[in-house]
Amino acid sequence: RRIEFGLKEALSRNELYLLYQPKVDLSTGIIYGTEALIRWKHPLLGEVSPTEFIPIAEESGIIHDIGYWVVFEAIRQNKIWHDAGICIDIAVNVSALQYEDPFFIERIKQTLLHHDLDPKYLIIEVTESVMQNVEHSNRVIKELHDLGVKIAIDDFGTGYSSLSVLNNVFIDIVKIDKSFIDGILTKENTASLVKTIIQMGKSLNFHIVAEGIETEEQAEFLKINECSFGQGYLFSRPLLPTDLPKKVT
Ligand code: G
Ligand code: G
Ligand code: MN
Ligand code: NA
Repeated sequence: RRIEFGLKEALSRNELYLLYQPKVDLSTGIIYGTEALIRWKHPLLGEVSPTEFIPIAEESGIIHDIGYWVVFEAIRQNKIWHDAGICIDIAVNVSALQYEDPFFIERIKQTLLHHDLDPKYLIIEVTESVMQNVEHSNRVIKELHDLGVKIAIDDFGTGYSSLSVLNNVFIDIVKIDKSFIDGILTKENTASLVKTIIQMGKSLNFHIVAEGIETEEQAEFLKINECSFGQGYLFSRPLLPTDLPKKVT
């Protein structure tokens, strides 16, 4: 599949769009936010997964344009919900390359101002790989924090530096990777590990979000073990923006 052909044009041809997956408070089931997830409907190939095209976008450098579009579109949509009385937060995935961009912070700031959205409603999700350049990443995280934006560590536990990543006072949220949630009911080790991450999060003042919850039993386990927030097909698949209000009310 030669998807590199067309990715450059995908933006201008409006082939990219965002779905929004709800995040819920596990104790009440209330939706308090969403995560924006990019989708590409290729005119000939149909839906192409971001796991396929994001790496290509990164190699070609087009990730910067795509990334700014995602930030703009997600903030725009979240503001529409706010204006409709749905005051939820919005999380955006950011790749390591965007993080290196010297204009990244300023563009986020300008986009928030443009749409008149309070920065506290925006969450930037970064993976542990972003944190490899410790000095740089700490500076960017501090600048995002000063702007009032929140920072989440995505796919927590799958990288090589999980613990040192948590040694940053400006990180607000830790998302436990789905691969761990998958094992909480079947693997004793995994269950202990997840419980420990939740307790560690509590003592370090992080919000912990469990990702990829698919069953009631998993949700129950997490609730009993004091995990506050969750996301997964059990609650909702990623939604078109028009479908979200029906879920919230
Ligand atoms: O939604 P889905 O499970 O198909 O996402 C697959 C992967 O693509 C996930 O790792 C997710 O973080 C990533 N992804 C989704 N949307 C974006 C985006 O806007 N930017 C970046 N960099 N990655 C994204
Ligand atoms: O890497 P990141 O965590 O940003 O990617 C989240 C991805 O996981 C999205 O592509 C989303 O579509 C997918 N996802 C979300 N919830 C579930 C779930 O319950 N089960 C499965 N299999 N995938 C999920
Ligand atoms: Mn994510
Ligand atoms: Na994740």
